[in-house]
Amino acid sequence: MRIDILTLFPEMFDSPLSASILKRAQDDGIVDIVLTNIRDFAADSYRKVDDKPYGGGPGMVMMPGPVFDCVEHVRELSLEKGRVILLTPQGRTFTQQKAGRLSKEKRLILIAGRYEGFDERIRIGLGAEQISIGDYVLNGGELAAMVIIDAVVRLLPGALGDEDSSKDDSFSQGLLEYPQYTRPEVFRGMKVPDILLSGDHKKIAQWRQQQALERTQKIRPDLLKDNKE
Ligand code: 9D3
Repeated sequence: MRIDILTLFPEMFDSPLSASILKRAQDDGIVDIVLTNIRDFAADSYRKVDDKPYGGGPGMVMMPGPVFDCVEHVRELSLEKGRVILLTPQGRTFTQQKAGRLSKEKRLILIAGRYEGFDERIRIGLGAEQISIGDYVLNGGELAAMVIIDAVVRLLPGALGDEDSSKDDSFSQGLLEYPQYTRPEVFRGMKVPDILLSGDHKKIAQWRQQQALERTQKIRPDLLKDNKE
């Protein structure tokens, strides 16, 4: 997969892309992640990419010209057309199901905005889909883009080591995970449940299933309802 990130702050992506699974996936050729600075496509010598909203109102809006020119530039870097995604608070909320669908694409073009939003003609003219990562206010789309990349890349074949599998992730099966314990057997007076030390694998599996269900009921009852889109 190729992922293009169009942003005014490419440096925000440097450390998350340089560590752990995302680094290894890039080193192993599983994903090619390319950063492009939208400001490099500004038309004037002040490198202006935002302007006041027509009709008045607070803040500034991302101008269509630099974003369009930037997309047209990256499109020429690869033959794959790619799906254009705008990170905006107005988008549909990102889910594990969405991550699964995006992981099947050959190319994603993610556009992270700043200011109050994008000129509407960017979304229309590029045929872009909008995605939000949840109902809270961020300072821009960069961290949202990073979240999507993290969730999508770990689903690409070979991105995780063999010991770890994305198949049994929480949410993929619709329940929260059961409680986990490792050594020592007693930590600050708190003991590992006896059942986990019993060696009875059938009983352990039952206990885990029961714990997962109880936990989900208590903390995320919404996951147990069948009215989830
Ligand atoms: C007063 C209207 N605000 C909308 C809620 C303005 C506004 C605030 C913050 C417009 C853009 C932003 C920056 N946020 C994003 O670019 C963003 C975002 C988010 O804030 N929350 C969840 N997902 C996303 S994806 C992009």
